[in-house]
Amino acid sequence: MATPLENYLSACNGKPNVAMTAYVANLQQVASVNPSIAADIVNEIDNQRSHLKLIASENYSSLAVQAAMGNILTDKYAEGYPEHRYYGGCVNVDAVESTAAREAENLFGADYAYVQPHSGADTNLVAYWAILSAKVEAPALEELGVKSLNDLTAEQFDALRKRLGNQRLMGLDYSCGGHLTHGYKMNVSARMFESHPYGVDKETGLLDYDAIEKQAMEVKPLILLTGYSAYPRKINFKRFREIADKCGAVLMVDMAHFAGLVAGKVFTGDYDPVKWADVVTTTTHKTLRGPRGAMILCKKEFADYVNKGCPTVLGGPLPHVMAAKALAFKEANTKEYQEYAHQVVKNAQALAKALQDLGVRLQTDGTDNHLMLADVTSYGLTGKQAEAAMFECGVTVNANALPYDKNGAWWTSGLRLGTPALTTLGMKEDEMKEVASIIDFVLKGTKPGLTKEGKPAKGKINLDPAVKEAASKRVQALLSKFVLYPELDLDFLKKEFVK
Ligand code: DSN
Repeated sequence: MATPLENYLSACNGKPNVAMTAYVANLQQVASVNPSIAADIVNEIDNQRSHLKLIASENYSSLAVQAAMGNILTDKYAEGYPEHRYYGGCVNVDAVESTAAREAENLFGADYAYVQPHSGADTNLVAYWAILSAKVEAPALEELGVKSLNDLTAEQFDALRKRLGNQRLMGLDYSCGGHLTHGYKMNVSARMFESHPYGVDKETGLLDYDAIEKQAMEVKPLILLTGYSAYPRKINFKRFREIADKCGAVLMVDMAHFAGLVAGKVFTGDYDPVKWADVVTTTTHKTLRGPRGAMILCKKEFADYVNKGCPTVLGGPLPHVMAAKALAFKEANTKEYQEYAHQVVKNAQALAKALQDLGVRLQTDGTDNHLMLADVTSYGLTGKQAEAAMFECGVTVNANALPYDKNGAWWTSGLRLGTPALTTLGMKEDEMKEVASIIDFVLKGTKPGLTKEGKPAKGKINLDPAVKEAASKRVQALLSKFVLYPELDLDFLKKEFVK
């Protein structure tokens, strides 16, 4: 029996396309071990191709970025950093990591890049410990006249641990759009640090820099942290720098959500975190459109401490993912990418305006980044219900709490909507009007489901089947004009790998 690759090569009239050849060959190898995993991969292409992806933190990486991750680099241990490893034979990983780091420095104009972290959560942990090491541990060792932790007595080490555990962090409150790792009680960050979150203004929903300054002068945090998961406005990092200098804090920025807008030169000057912060963390897979992973950019002063990500927090890096990061940073350092980044914001603003024209209330009345927070309570729904209704019609979004949300962090009153992925597909302002209209149509056609006792149930929906059918058709009509990875012949992949 012919293999999938043979079938493809004989069906392509002597003109194999690189992407299809690579995908078919890879899937064939995967299927030879476990066909169900190959089927899952093909089904995921199908799923992502047949849904409008409005998740603000997701995107579509290039096929080159994906290809860089599937190879032998995954087999190499490389704890340490280039030319300073705990394992032999790291010459090629050194080259990969150094290339990725230099590409990142070049792209963002950073003094130093550390590209090993695997995710946004662990990159923040590495950054926290780099700052603690630089600002608390190193001075303590110097006071005691020793060079290393190993030179401390048990009592001295115990005293140092207490000192490290006694520091203050001031980040944006989780309920106001901050991230779990910015000092939320359920996260290790609030157990490691004494956490003093700041909020947004109750009336406007905006960061109030004067109020933050006042709080910072009272709290005197070791780390003043800004950045967000769900805040629809740009941040004035110059102002944050002034506050940090005034209260004596290290300024850290988590730009995971908007790194692509910094790379793409949408956020410049006072709004460029790399220029103003001591330490900047980011994931690489959101607006930046690289592989799932993370990194740290920092000023020279912190480079040696950041390099100690392993052994402080991390184990072995993922060399195959660092290879993919190197490609993504190079892709982002182009005119095309800058145009993409600007279009992401234009699309977000067009979507916001269209929703507002339909009567939807948006947190802060709009957006100047890639995301917005829509209040769905005017439709009589919770965020969770709205999320479920949208998914049934082929639109992927996530429920999100609005600041000071009466429905709490689980059910929520809002939807977080983002444009990075749809912009990668090539959609523009006109398509955003259609997306807004579909959202409004679906939510108007959805009622809360009922409990057995006939009371409205926060987690259930009653979606009008006619609305579902019509909305799904509109979603598919839109997507048919903007096909994800058009190089990939999905019907062929399904026929060969989804039995
Ligand atoms: N999960 C990411 C987001 O959606 O914002 C952050 O962790």
